[in-house]
Amino acid sequence: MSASANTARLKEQFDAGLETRADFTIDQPLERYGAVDHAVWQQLYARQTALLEGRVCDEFLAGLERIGMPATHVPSFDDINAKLTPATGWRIVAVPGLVPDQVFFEHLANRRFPVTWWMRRPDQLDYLQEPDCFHDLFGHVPLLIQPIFADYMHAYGRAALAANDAGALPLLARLYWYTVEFGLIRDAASPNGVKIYGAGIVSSKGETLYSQQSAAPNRLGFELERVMRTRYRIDTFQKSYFVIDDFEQLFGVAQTDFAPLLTKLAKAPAFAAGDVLDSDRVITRGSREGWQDDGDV
Ligand code: HBI
Ligand code: FE
Repeated sequence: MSASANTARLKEQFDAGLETRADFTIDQPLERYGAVDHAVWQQLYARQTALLEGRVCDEFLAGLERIGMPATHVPSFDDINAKLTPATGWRIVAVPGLVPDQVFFEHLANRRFPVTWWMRRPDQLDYLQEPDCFHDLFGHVPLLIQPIFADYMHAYGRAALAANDAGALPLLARLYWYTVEFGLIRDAASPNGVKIYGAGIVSSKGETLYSQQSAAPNRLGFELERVMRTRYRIDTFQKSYFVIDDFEQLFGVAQTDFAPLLTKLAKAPAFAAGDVLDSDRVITRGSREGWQDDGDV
């Protein structure tokens, strides 16, 4: 979201009388959800749970089940925390929307996941650029009840805080993007040898189908330095997805001493989102159909 749109959103929250604390958290304003919000949740929840069957990794479905998210209405964050916190020590906190990087990482480093309180409108079921409550809750929270992923996110938050201080944020932002948001995981029995786990995919009908089944994108074996050097797309489906073998691989990433790596990569040129390198472990090479030439972030 642009700075001005963010400012407009914050002003809207202010005018709505929601008091935002210094860490950008608010109390979830349950009384502000209307019938339309609950209907949008219900529709998205039904659509995605049906679509994810056989496409999403088992750990996600097991997490969704354990948390017991309601199908018919926007969940109470307190109810989610009653399941989540005893399991992994994570808790969700309500926020007005995108929060500054430093604030976001401080939350992660303390096992708090910021969740946007408001729901998208009915005309935004298929796409909206900024995270809403459905993306943040349905997309991110099921894996936070899985200990290995929970530890990865915590380690990520600490590493990103340090990287932000060192002016190396883009390297860590790419890691978040290609794992937490758009990660795929190996599964030999599935189309193109992959299932999905990233929150940006599991909360999107279009990208659920595209990331696993389309011939257009590259699917490349996950390699930490490769990922940290790769630009990405924020306004189209990804040109490349990186595929982890299993969640233990992310746990290994979480053990990395990032400081020397950031120094080493500081002067390394970045790769375009669609590049395929000789050194890549190629699972599928994309047909590049429908790709836009410019616009990598
Ligand atoms: N704020 N609420 C919220 N959610 C995010 O995913 C988020 C954010 N602020 C910053 C941020 N993400 C990025 O810096 C990371 O994606 C790297
Ligand atoms: Fe997200």
